[in-house]
Amino acid sequence: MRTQVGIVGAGPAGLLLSHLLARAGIESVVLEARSRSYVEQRVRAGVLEHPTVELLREVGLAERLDREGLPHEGISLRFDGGDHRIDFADLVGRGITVYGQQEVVKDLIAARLADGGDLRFEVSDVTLDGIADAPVIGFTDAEGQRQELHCDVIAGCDGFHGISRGAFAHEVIDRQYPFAWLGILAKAAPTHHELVYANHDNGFALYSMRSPEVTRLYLQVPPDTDVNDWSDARTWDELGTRLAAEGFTLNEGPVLEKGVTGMRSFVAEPMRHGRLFLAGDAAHIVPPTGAKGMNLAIADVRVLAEALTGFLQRGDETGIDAYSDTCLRRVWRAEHFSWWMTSMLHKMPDADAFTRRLQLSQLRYTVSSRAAATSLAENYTGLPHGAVA
Ligand code: RFL
Ligand code: PHB
Repeated sequence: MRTQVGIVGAGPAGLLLSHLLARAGIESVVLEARSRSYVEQRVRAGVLEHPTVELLREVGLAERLDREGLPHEGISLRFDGGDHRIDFADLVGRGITVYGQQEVVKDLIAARLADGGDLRFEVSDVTLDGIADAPVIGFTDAEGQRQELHCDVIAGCDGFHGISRGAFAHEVIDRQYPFAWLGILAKAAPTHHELVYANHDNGFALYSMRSPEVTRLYLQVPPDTDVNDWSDARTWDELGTRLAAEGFTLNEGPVLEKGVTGMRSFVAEPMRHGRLFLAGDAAHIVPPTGAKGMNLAIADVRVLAEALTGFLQRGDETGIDAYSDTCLRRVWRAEHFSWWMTSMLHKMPDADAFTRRLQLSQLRYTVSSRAAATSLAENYTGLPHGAVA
């Protein structure tokens, strides 16, 4: 088999890359380890930055997003018994949209298939060879047949636990956090129209949503937490305590899903070796506090699609040579923002009085200074694509 771009992974990065390339007249094949229904059901991110939404509109992927996505013009920071709104619309003139990652994935798969796109699910034993100049992807297809896919370039979009990153030597720059998030998805109507980030003496809590019927909630827990230790009753009780504020009530309802996610910052540099390009979680991850992971994956593949178009259609290597540096600028801005939000909002185990006072001072400054609030709003709603200093 032959194609121009062999894409490993059908998450937001791989699928959107395939879509953008097809619009430019470039062929690709997407190889995914899981089944279609698995990737369409996987509950993950929920916040789309303004530039992400604009891009999805520009490339014809926003019909359902514009109908079902929930536009938000701010968030609340809750601490020290008070609730403080950061008004994005007023501060930076744009907002975010709440729309589940799995909905983005469903829309992308439908668009690729309607367009005759080649997506192979349930492949296994993927190998990458010839990445210096003549790439070949080996894989076993869903029927158990061993296959070889020859391509001009490979896009490693296989997420944090994929195999692409391991195909070349790179530097890893990372940080582990001494806590995790317990997340639940509940069939309960949201009682508040925006996200709430709470810094409480018991630990961080986040109030989010997916639709007018479904609430998404998170609690800071120790990293080794067993999800079975958190009954629904205990989870609701703790959420009620940490999110409490005057006039705020939490609607409870059946818990549809519950899971524990570790927190880590991680960057692999560079993001390219020869004809292999990493994009999205395959190259970098952020703690979820800044809601940046999926947005970064999307920003990467926008740069990559343009660079590959120049290379494959005109033999112009400028874009592919700049790819890693261009992406890493935005990646490091998002790494900093996510680390900053994480440090400001979580209870640091073993924090001394000095650390705690600094945290409270940072929170008070962020909600009372227009300059500080604007910085949060600018980063949260997303810096324009391609313009990160
Ligand atoms: P993905 O989505 O992990 O997709 C990679 C795909 O590659 C497949 N794969 C392989 N396929 C073939 N062969 C192999 N050897 C393979 N190995 C892996 C996998 O099955 C998978 O389908 O990476 P991608 O496309 O880079 O997208 C990244 C995002 O998924 C991720 O950054 C976000 O989910 C992070 N994230 C959030 N991001 C946001 O922008 N906003 C949020 O509000 C947000 N909240 C979150 C999050 C992630 C969370 N978890 C569970 C990690 C909240 C949570 C709880
Ligand atoms: C979510 O709705 O899943 C979500 C929202 C904001 C975050 C992280 C996750 O910072």
